[in-house]
Amino acid sequence: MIKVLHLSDIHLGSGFSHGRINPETGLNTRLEDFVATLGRCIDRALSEPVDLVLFGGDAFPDATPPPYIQQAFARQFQRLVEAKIPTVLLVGNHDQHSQGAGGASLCIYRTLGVPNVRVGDRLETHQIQTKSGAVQVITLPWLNRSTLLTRPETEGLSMSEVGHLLLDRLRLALEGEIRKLDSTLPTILLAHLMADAANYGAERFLAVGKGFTIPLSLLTRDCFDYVALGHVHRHQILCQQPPIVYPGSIERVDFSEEKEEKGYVFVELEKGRATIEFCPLPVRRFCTIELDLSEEDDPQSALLEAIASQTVRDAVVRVIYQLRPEQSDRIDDADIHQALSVAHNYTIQPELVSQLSRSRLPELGVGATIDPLNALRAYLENREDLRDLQEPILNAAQGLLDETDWLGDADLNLDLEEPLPLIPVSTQTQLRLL
Ligand SMILES: [Mn+2]
Repeated sequence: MIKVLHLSDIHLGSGFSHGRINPETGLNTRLEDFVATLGRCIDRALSEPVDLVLFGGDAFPDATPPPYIQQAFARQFQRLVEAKIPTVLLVGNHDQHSQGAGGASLCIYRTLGVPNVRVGDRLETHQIQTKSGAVQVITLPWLNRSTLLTRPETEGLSMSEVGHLLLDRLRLALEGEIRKLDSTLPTILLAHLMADAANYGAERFLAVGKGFTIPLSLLTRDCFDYVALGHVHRHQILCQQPPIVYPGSIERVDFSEEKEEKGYVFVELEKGRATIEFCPLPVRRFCTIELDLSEEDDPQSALLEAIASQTVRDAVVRVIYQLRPEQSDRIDDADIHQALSVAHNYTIQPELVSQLSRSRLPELGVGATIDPLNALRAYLENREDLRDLQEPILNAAQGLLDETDWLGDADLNLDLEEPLPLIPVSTQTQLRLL
């Protein structure tokens, strides 16, 4: 029985906008969160202890992280080196420099010859001796067009044609690796890819280049006892036999992961059998408070109540509310900031809904015909703040309209010494534009 810890998508150094500077360390608190969570994964690997750690790719947000972030990553994995636990670091799309042409951030570990650390930056099979026996791991890093194809082969082809060609090559190359396998040893495929059955999350927006989707049928092979995936941030099990698993990201990278449980996968493996267990990690909560205040008589209280109904303490909070422009002086920012001050970090996004009045009044829409007085009435009914003035305004408008009629019937040879009644013609125009 070989014990494996499979984690993925660390993205160390991302999400800084959700944190703040820790005055004691000078570091962004989200970096500290990510490092602490990574530390918990390594803690488990050491306390078990596991026979093998698999990292499914995307160590950092990009291939050139600042040195202090690289060091934070290295410091955690060094603990595995110290404990002599074999580790495979797979290269994800975020780890590749210039679509792979510039190497990968993780390759430095191979160059340095760090004992027991292998870097999966190409399709190949690693035979690894663990304290519980040998295991073979096929590494399949993030594919891009330069991985398996040469430039002349792809010249003039569309993206989808390149995709098909790449899949054909991959099928062949993977078959080549499979034929070389030792059929007596437990076998793992460790791959950073978008499987066509996966539910997408933030990785769709984080990806630098457009990637390729790999059909699940390519992965559901009898020769694999476990398929360890990386790339998709939402934990999911795509297949039970063999288990094909995305552990997901270890921390919430952005708000799209607010509702997702974060964790890693613990695997017990032998030839022909693998049992898997998803192990949740206690990561910082994200909390969206979204509400429409445009119909509220007391928007301030409604907003404070909504905040009070959520556990915002220590969470990354975003408050989004809709408000009519004339209500804006009924929101006291200081009170809202006070209510959110226990949050780890928060943003407030007020959205003004002046446009909303128009859509709520289809009778005032383009192409609709309505007489000016009814248009004015519809407008006034939508303006709470003008409620007291509704009657006087309507009466005044009626007066103006009566004068229009009078003007229309009047002799045009007016005595221009007399001031004209207040631009009655444009009254109509203006009302139509409301
Ligand atoms: Mn990825």
